[in-house]
Amino acid sequence: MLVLQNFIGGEFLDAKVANFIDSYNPSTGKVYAKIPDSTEDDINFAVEAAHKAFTKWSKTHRSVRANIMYRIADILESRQKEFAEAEVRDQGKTITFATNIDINRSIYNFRYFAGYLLHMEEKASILDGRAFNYVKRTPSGVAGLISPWNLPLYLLTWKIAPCIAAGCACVCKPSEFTSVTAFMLCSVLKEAGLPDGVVNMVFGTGPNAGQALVAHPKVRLISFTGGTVSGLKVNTTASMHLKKVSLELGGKNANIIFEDCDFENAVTTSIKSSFSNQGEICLCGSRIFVQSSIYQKFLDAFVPKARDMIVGDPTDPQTEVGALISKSHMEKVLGYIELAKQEGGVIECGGGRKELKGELCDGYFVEPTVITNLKPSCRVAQEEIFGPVVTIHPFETEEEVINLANDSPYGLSCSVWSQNGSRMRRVAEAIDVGTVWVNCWLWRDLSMPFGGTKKSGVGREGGEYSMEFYTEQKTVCLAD
Ligand code: TXE
Repeated sequence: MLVLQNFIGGEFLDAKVANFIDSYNPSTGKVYAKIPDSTEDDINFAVEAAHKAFTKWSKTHRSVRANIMYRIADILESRQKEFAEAEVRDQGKTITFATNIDINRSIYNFRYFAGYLLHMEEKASILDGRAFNYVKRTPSGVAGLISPWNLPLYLLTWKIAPCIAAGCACVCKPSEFTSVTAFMLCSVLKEAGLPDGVVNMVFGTGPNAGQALVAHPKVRLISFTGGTVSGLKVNTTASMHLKKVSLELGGKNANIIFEDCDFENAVTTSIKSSFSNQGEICLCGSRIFVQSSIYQKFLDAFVPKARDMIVGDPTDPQTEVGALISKSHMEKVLGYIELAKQEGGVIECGGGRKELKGELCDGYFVEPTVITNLKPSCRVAQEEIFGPVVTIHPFETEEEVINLANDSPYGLSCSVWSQNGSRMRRVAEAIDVGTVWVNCWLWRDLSMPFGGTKKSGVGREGGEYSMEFYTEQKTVCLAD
């Protein structure tokens, strides 16, 4: 049995109280690791270690910081297979997705922000020929980084990389469902020569370790990715201390398919945007709107592809859909499929748990499920399911579909499929979300702002936006 330890001040330590949380392999339903159920005492200790390290790290030359980050990326890359396999065991995702997306992007997160750091420039200006103004940027302090279970290492490193690039130190609280690759990362950080205490890892639950981190007075900023309900609690606690907060929350994203689209590409990519990572990505397009003239043609092409997806052993490179994160999450997803039936939905394919044999018989597998005949305003089409379930709805006009897409409490992302240039721009600009993909999905330039509107979050991260978050800017005005 794998037993994790916290990583504080460069040392692997047991939690102060020896309680553990069971961590399950989602594809077998069996416990395979024990996670420390850390408490406020562990958080306090880690924040002190981060605080101590911050004094020196914040003044370390940026080329030194960047070199260490490049080394972290190189070591991660040399252990890519091992990390991908660990992510599969811990999360239930497929080995193909873990290798190509999760671990690849984790490596790139460090390389991107190391490069960014070396090329940062500050603003300066002359005021009416009388005074010289410039911006002095300083790292904000100790950050609390709280990450979810759907893209464990990918989203954790999306926070750690800009944080340490900016010269901040941090205490991380990964999801209690998926802590293993975060634990493995600690040895990489050590080997790369990151000074002790710059990154600390405290494992445990949201209400215990997570809340203590958010409430700690010496933690100046919080970057959180997770569900909207938890995000609201985090925001409430953080606001009591006027902390800087970045919240990346849920999504219920529209995928809009116009009759003038590149049909093949729209169908193939929509399969990916619906079912990649078992639909457990906040950016998945779970509400598909198809123009009436091609509605039936779309269903005829999309449903068989969804039905034929290979659901099963996530370690097999052929597998396309792995296991959901937990039994309770699987039950939640299946509950939404039942609700869809009550709301008058027609199950075009899937609709249940995927029964597998042998070791996988207790795994949390759900068939890719396509539902039609639902009103876009019903609960199944409005609430975040976060599983391999999509609803498909016909629409007539551009104006109508813009209203339908915007009729959501969330505002994370949207996909639009059309080959009409002015329509692409018109629709993209009218949708109230943080990211719009036109004729593609999940393409990310890390220099672009990333975040959501409405219940999808607060703030933007990426390139200069992350640097703004992790630093304070002071204006210095020099007159003769
Ligand atoms: O995540 P939580 P949950 C959505 C998805 C899912 C729902 C709930 O719809 O079904 O959220 O998922 C920590 N103070 N997303 O409940 O609880 C927690 O320990 C401090 C969308 O499993 O939000 C973990 O580290 N921390 C999403 C992290 O928050 C707290 C990804 C996320 O867990 C806390 C995952 C608290 N009070 C789920 N409560 C996305 N945006 O990508 C929890 N945590």
